[in-house]
Amino acid sequence: MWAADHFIKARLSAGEEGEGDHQGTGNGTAVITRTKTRLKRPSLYRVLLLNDDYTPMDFVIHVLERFFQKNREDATRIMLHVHNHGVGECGIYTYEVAETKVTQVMDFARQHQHPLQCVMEKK
Ligand code: TYC
Repeated sequence: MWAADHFIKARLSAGEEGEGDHQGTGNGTAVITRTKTRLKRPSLYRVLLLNDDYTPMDFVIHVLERFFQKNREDATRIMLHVHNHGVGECGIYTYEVAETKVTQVMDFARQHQHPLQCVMEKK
């Protein structure tokens, strides 16, 4: 965990919001405006690889090493899981990171004329 994460965690668990500034409306009432930003945990997305009958096993292992920072042992384990079960998890990311991984894998597979499919799903 990053050092700053402890601070963010404390703010999240406090459900932090502004104390509010009181502003006159000119008609004897008042409105309260938020002065701090409420923090929300970002939604997370699983990035999945799908099995097919044609993409070489070594290519899938390379994809897992190159785009998902897996070592050879973990990449081989994930590839075999997808091969045997039809689908498997490569990693869990926030929306834009997950979307980028999917695009990178799909582009790379297409460049090499393999039918490998990569998708994302909300956790
Ligand atoms: N089933 C492929 C084969 O036998 C290997 C493979 C594994 C393909 C994982 C895609 O996501 C995949 N060559």
